[in-house]
Amino acid sequence: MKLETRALIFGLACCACGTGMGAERVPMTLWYDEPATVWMTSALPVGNGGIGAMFFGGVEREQVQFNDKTLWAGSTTQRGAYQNMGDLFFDFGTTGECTDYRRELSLDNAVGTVSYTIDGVDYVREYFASNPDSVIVVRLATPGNKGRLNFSLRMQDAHEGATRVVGNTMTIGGTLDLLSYEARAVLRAEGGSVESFPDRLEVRGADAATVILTGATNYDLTSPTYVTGDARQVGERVAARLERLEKKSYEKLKKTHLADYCPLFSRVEVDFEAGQPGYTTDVLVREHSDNPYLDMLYFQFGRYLTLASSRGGQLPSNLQGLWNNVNNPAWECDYHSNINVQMNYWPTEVANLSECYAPFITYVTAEAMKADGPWQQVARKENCRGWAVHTQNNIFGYTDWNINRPANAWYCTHLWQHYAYTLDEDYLRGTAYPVMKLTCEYWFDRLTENADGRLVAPGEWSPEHGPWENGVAYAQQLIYALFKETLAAADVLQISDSFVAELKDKFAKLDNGLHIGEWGQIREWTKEKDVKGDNHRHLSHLMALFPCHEISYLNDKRYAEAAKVSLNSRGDGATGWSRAWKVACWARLWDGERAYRLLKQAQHLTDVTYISMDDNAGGVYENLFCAHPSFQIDGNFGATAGIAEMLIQNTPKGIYVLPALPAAWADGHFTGLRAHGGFVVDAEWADGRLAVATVTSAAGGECKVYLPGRKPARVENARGRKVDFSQDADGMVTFSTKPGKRYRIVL
Ligand code: FUC
Repeated sequence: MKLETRALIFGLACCACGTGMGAERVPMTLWYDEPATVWMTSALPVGNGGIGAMFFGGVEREQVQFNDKTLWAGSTTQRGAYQNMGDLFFDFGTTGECTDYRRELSLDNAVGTVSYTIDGVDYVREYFASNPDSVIVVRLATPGNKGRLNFSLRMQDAHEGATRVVGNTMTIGGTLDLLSYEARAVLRAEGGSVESFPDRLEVRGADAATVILTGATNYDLTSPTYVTGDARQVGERVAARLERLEKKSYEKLKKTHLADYCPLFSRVEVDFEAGQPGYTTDVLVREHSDNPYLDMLYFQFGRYLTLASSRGGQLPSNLQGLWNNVNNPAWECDYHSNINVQMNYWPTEVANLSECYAPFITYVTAEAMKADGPWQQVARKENCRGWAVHTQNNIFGYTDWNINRPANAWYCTHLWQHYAYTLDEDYLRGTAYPVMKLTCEYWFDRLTENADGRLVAPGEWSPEHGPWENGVAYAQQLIYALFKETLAAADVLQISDSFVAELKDKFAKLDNGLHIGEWGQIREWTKEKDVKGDNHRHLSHLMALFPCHEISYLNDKRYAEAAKVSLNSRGDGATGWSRAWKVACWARLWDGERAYRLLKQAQHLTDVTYISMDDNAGGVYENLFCAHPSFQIDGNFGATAGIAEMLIQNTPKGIYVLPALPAAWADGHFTGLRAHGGFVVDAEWADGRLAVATVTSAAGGECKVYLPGRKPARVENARGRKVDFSQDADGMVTFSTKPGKRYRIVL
């Protein structure tokens, strides 16, 4: 079947989004010429931020495995694990030769498509997850061949519960340790007949069919028991969702989905002057990984996954976003507090998906502020105010494995980042500041003075590495960021009470965790010797380089040089998230070639699905999920953040556009990346040199853009009028902006 025919039938062309994309934008599509065989490595994900599915695109049999991000086994006293919810199986009974097979996932419109031809009949399916309608939709059709669609549909509970079939609706449901869940699928056929059997629905001679699937649990983060309502109420909620959509046609469901998704996704374009290749995505990764299209696609895949796994609701994306097909996933598919959940949110703001930060913020603030809640009890055990967490966390406040006290400061840096990008003062006052303040109080109670009179955190470690000591770099750098950002927040909010006075005092005495060791490295511990060539995957002593902001060539250069020594000592080997972190670190050190080299290594094609720390086992699967291995989504988000960091940076002094551009991306442009201060930035470059940067100011105020060694020809407003600017000796260009206005810096 021709591509154009498919596009016509399903309105799949980019213009369906109504964004004007297509003409000028390179389509962002993952595509394959075979069905998926392995869930982890080749099935493709759709998600609406809370529920999601993986489709295989099978010809004789299709499997659509689905999840709800809140479906967990475990409780407030038991770790448990994130659970699979169930599967839909479509059996087509087709036996003829299959030709023209294509399976794809469009990131531009978040629609999956499978198409092929058997015995002259074209089969086309579509898959999407709608955020506004809270459903997953599968559409099946035989365009141009009326009455040729035949299949049977089964629904399978991942916990071996029975499936109920009533009319054209199938339901699964049950109760785990704490939670009740239910999922329902409604089948609508156009033409032909639908017959119900106790275990399946049979469609015969239809023109087309739509399956609408949804699921829910009675999880409630804000309830002291973590549950609101019983199994019956969950069922009622699920049923009500589907009843509301009873009269909504497939076309309308899709239109609602596109109208919601496309404006969010199309906010950012990154173009390294590479067109869509004519080969499949697995071939792209395996044989052409130097094609910059892969970098464009991988960048946008992280944005796609953010929208698909982190919109609305009360829970952040987990170790696999929200996709999981087993009940005993690696590391419980949980919330790890020592890099993983944080990395999931590294790209969110810069990649212009600020709304998607909400679930993480909701989760952290709700748990941290629960009076005598489980996180506060961790602090009480240590005679501290505030709250703290261990490394592993389920969704019921249960927290175990090694304590990770500085994670509270790390989470707070995220709360601050959301403000730094949005300048939303109501959010800062009402949501972020109270948690930041409480977290500072935890450290007021915990910090002790060392022999030099500096304040240090006693008994800390570098996550999963080395001894427990006083004043390790990881803890100090994070507490330093917490104190500094809380003081900045107090300043914005014009708070000057006794707490702020104490904070100022303690901040002045706090060890900042930056100490240069005997071989020129950033010291990881205070007593323990740093071993040259220690290649541990965590870069915990480099928090101040990335994601924090203290180490920069625009601050004291000695620490930037020392960070370089430390990074070189750690080496380039790593898997999954660790390589992505290194991409971002080298970008912060303005070394685009090194960052690029690491990115290429991070995109190494693998099919290893078991847990391994072997450098050669990690990389990406052919579906572009990041392989720790096993699949861990943090590496996807980390790579998107790393690529963004190569294109734009918040330096301590201003915005740096193209700070780490590799030769491989010598020509290109981006639009819609965000920077601190409410600025949205577009840039065009050629031969590796910035040509034009456009800044849109959301909140007004002074804009500072770092242009070392370059003198702008002019700065102009949207009407082409000259705007006054100054440039200092370092190259920092400063001009004032008005809210909502655009400014072009022409070089
Ligand atoms: C951290 C890492 C592991 C793994 C786990 C989920 O503890 O050290 O490598 O990513 O999280």
